[in-house]
Amino acid sequence: MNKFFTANISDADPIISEAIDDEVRRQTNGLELIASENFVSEAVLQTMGTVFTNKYAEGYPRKRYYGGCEFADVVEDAAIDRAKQIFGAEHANVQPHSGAQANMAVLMTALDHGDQILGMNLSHGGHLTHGHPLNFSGINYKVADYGVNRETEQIDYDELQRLAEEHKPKLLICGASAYPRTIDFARIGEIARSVGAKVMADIAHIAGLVAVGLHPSPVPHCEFVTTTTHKTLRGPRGGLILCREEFAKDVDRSVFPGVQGGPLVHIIAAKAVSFGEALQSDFKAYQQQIIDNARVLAETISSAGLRLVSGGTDNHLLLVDVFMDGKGITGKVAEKALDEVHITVNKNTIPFDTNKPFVASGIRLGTPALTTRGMKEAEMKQIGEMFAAIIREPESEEVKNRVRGEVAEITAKFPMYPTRLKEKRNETAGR
Ligand code: DSN
Repeated sequence: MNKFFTANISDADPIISEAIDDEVRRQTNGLELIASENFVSEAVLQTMGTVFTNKYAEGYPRKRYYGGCEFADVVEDAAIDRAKQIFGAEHANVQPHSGAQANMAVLMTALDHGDQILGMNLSHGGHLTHGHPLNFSGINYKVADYGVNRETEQIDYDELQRLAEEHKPKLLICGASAYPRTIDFARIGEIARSVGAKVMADIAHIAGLVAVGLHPSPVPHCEFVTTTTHKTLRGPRGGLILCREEFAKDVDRSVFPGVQGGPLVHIIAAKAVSFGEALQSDFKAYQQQIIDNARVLAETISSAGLRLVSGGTDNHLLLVDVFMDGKGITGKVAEKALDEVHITVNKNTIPFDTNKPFVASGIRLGTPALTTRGMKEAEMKQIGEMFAAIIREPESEEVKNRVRGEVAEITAKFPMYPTRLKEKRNETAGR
């Protein structure tokens, strides 16, 4: 046998092999609270590591620029059909490599260079690709932005209507990456129609909730819906576009050859597997538990005296104001202190933040990953209390040692990826 096809990774590349083992242990032995992360099933993980990575399949099923695509077609057809079924969409494009590329393709479809867009401000919970000046969306299009009300810290739909009338955007962009409240897609659709705009809803964060009806769907109200596949939807890292049939050809052309070349067939296969999981009856209970867990985490943190942006959460995430007008600590300091006790989070700006994004006043927390591990309300309460203890005393070694011990106890009760965990170096990795 040609040894090229039989070598295993630990023999072929000890450095990368060890980094993979260390990452398995880091994910297993820590508490993952980054709102945009999740843990895929072993089936999804296996599918990503298949020979479909070898295949070029430029084009779409039955209209390819390469031979040998019959099985790539099976995979892409399955992913498309399942995506349409999950979201009740007329058309799905499963090729975008990421959420950013899905958004880029929609902007290319809906706009000409220099056209006006209206998107949610990044520091109010929006996303880079919704018009940030350093992103393609802000570089190629004329941008106006909307945000949240200073008092309620929730989207001000009347103000959005006013801004839409003032700027007359060709495309209104909604959806968010750090917004803990329900988004009123029906109202946004009405606003857009009143000024002759189309709407792109980026549901990357809430796609899993939308899939099972636990967040209102944008599909009936928005011409274009984009999402990543790896957040609440719990699939492989990637993007997805849903649209009405009338835009299908243009969207497909914008993805390929517009912004991408060959599709990642192994990732599309893994998307299909994860979409199949999302169509199972237990996926709704999983999404409900994500929401229940976020609510308990929010209540615990709030009861401990920390301020939540908008006062709480309706979805999978919460935004904690750890800076509290200078009375607390910065998001940067908080993120580092939590990292030291193996609680993984990200610093995040809060609306009207006085700190720069790399320092930030907030910490964003989300429950999808820990819910996948099987954690429920009791663990969320304990984790919320640990979180508050670290924010109150980020320098205390005594508190850190106690929390590290609790993290080790909780994570040991919720094992994951057993076949990938190499026990022998558990103690040396320290996590
Ligand atoms: N970076 C993602 C997030 O963390 O929300 C959005 O692209």
